Amino acid sequence: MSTTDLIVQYHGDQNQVAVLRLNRGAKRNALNDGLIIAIRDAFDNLAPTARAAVIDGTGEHFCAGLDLSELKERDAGQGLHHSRMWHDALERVQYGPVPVIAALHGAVVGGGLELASSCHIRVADDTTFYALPEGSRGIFVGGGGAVRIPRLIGVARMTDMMLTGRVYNAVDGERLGFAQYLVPAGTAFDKALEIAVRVASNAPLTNYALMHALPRIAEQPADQGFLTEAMMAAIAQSAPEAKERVRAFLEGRADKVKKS
Ligand code: 1HE
Repeated sequence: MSTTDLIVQYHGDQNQVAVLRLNRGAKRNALNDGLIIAIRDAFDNLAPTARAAVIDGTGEHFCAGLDLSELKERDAGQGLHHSRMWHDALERVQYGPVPVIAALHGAVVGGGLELASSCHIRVADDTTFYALPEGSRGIFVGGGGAVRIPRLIGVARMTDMMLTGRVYNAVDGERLGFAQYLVPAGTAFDKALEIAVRVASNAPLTNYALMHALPRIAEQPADQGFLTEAMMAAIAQSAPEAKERVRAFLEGRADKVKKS
């Protein structure tokens, strides 16, 4: 499906970073069905050169969540399938081909927070704020938020946000775990792009392990997790690229870890 509401461009050497920009600024990048389907399709059709992606939003706000004008008169069955459509699309973000970095600013609310939560790294600027207004609108999260958001901030904080309409600012948001990076106003995209370029330079199997194995290992009982980890480690280290990277370090050709 093609829509001007989602712009996809490529950056970096050999187009290694895909940039997806929500482009409904007049509606605060509210996510209508077309935009959700466009996100799904974009991850299904990334150029083979892409090794990382950035999601950004046009205008002062990252995303105002579900487009409420589409809520109208859905019955229970339609609501179920609508939510499953969001799950399907955001699964492509979380378990798609490349790590995804969200560049957050302004409102990151409702379904916008669900979208951000499906990304692997979140960079927030000083203007960012987080809320789950579903509670006030008489609805519930439906885009995977009940699964992903507690893993970032815990069940108790999410419950409080939805029961009371509590809004977290950018500083508290980073402290609590919504975002891993906090940067000055207007610089989230540049920082996200810089991180994406760095991520794109990793061995693809390491990035695959971090996206697809780590979150599953973290959900497994320890006994199974240790075994899955050992198998993933064996696969990653057997790749020719891993051998070359280790050799480069041992021969003094690779960067050392530097104190930050
Ligand atoms: C929208 C939406 C939207 C803005 N659906 N149209 N999300 C919410 O409940 C958030 C609702 N939005 C807001 O609280 C505010 O719009 C913002 C804090 C994000 C931004 O405020 P502001 O003053 O910059 O903009 P505005 O004047 O409120 O909005 C500009 C336009 O965008 C206006 O339309 P206009 O035709 O009058 O110009 C708004 O109606 C429109 N707009 N947000 C539709 N969300 C899978 S389940 C997920 C569940 C949810 O996400 S529930 C939604 C939660």
